[in-house]
Amino acid sequence: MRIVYSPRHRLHADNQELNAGVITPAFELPARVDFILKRIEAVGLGEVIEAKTIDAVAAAVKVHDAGYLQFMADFWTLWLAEGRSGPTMPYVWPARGQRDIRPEHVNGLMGYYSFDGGASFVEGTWEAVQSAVWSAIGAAELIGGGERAAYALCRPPGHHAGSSTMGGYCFINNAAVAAQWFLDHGAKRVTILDVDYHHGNGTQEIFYRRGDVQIVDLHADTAVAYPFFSGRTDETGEGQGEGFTLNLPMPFGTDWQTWGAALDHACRAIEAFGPDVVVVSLGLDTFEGDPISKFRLKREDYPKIGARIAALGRPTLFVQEGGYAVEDIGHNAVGVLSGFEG
Ligand code: Q9C
Ligand code: ZN
Repeated sequence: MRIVYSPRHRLHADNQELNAGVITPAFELPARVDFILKRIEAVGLGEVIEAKTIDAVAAAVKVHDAGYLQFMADFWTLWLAEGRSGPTMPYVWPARGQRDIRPEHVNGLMGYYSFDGGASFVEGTWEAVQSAVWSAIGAAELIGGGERAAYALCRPPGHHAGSSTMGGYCFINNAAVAAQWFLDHGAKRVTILDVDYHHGNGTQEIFYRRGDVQIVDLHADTAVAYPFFSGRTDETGEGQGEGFTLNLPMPFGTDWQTWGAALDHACRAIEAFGPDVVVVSLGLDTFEGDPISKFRLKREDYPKIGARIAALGRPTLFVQEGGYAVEDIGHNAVGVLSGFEG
């Protein structure tokens, strides 16, 4: 399959994150893409195409709040105007009992438009964020043009980004933008299958009240795992979306036996929905060696994921999400994609 990628992802680098109460260098690194590209070349997976420049805001505003996108576009200018130039992250959020009001100051805006301290800005962040949308749409266009599958090798990732909130290393929800693109180009129903270790809270929020996008999400049980405030089995959608969200949480220590059975369950729900396109939020942080996660999938399990998804027999867009075992991510990502191709 062909791979769409933009070297501009590299502009989002040298940032920090607030993780479990500690500020650390970011886990979500440019080297992740380098290792995946290296493995793509080693196995000859397919042609790597550089994403062409498109209007990322025009594509993203179909699933994101316009004020939120404007905030991200303006952020670095606002930050410089404060006399600041280092990497930053939000630190104060409206919580229960506080008002839903949009502050004017950049420090307040950061909290207003985020849900955690995991989405931190550097000068090039907004450029990189837009380039991830270029990759997602570029890969979607290949499928729109008749290809069976394509891979958007993008970062920063997207599935934690909600309609007006960044967090969890995510700013624009690349998979959601792509799903909407398919609907706007003839698809009647799209499934987003999220196999990242973490619950895709942003994707769920964006489509929660819609019946045209099915959300199926395998993840670590959010009673004990990030992002904590969504991802339970009783979240099934609302209104027109009732019955179109399926959460499959699993305990720490989950290995292929449990995870593979959950994937099979997920795929049967997808078959029942009958989507025109499947968008896979492809996280590799289910790997046993992942530094921030607690599942135990092994390198040899990843091709089995791809093979099961291929058996759905649908046009399939893979969109890169998490995965932080940097030296293994190439084998695991390309394992899924090779398994899909059979
Ligand atoms: N101790 C993605 O995989 N911190 N984002 C987790 C675990 C945030 C992950 C803390 C993890 C965000 C796209
Ligand atoms: Zn993740």
